[in-house]
Amino acid sequence: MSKLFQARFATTVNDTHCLPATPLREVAFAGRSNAGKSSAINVLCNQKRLAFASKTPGRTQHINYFGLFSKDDLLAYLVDLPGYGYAAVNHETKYHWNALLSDYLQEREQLVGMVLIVDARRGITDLDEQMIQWFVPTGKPIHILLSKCDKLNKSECKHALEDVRKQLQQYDPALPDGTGESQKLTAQLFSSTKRIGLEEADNIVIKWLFEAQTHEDQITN
Ligand SMILES: Nc1nc2c(ncn2[C@@H]2O[C@H](COP(=O)(O)OP(=O)(O)O)[C@@H](O)[C@H]2O)c(=O)[nH]1
Ligand SMILES: [Mg+2]
Repeated sequence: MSKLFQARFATTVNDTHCLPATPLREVAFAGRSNAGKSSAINVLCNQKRLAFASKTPGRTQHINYFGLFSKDDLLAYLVDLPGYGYAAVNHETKYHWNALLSDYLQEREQLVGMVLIVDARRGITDLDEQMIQWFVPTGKPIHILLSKCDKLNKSECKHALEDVRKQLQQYDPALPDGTGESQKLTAQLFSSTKRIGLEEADNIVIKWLFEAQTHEDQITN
């Protein structure tokens, strides 16, 4: 049974000053509104309505924390970030989300990695790139879930994944030309409805949250 299966809603915040004061690690899920973020969290946690999935875009406007438990012990958090790119919001709201996301991604120490949900049919958009650009300087890993891959055929899936991996290389100059994948910037195909790629995604999140700390962590802790 995955360590993600015992997840419970913990808290919701709308301001970086209100983020939970906790020593526990957290992994954040980011993505455009409607990319399939809440559905991915639900399926990875093996629950139907943990995160609020909706056909109406722009519904998740806050940062939602979900606690991961082992019996009654709280071990870590999954964090559902507000979806971006929803056109029908006013300028002020967009500005607020931008500040919230950039501050959170760049400054949250407990954050150990970002799962970026990207609709496989759309690929990485400008706003997704903005998230990547905010997060890369932290040195923490990014894993992209190319969501809704059930909507593409085999060859389209292959191309979508290749394109994204190529795009990611620009953020990792140390990467050898065209071969292999970066340690820190990875991507995979994913479908919540068809349950494709669950194990691979689960392994990454578990590794970030629960595996031995890096050398840098040991120094700062
Ligand atoms: N076909 C398909 N639809 C999906 C998948 N994941 C999410 N959806 C649908 O996409 C819409 C938005 O999903 P949601 O998880 O609420 O997106 P969020 O706004 O990023 O949290 C909903 O209608 C979901 O049912 C998937 O893997 N395949
Ligand atoms: Mg959502």
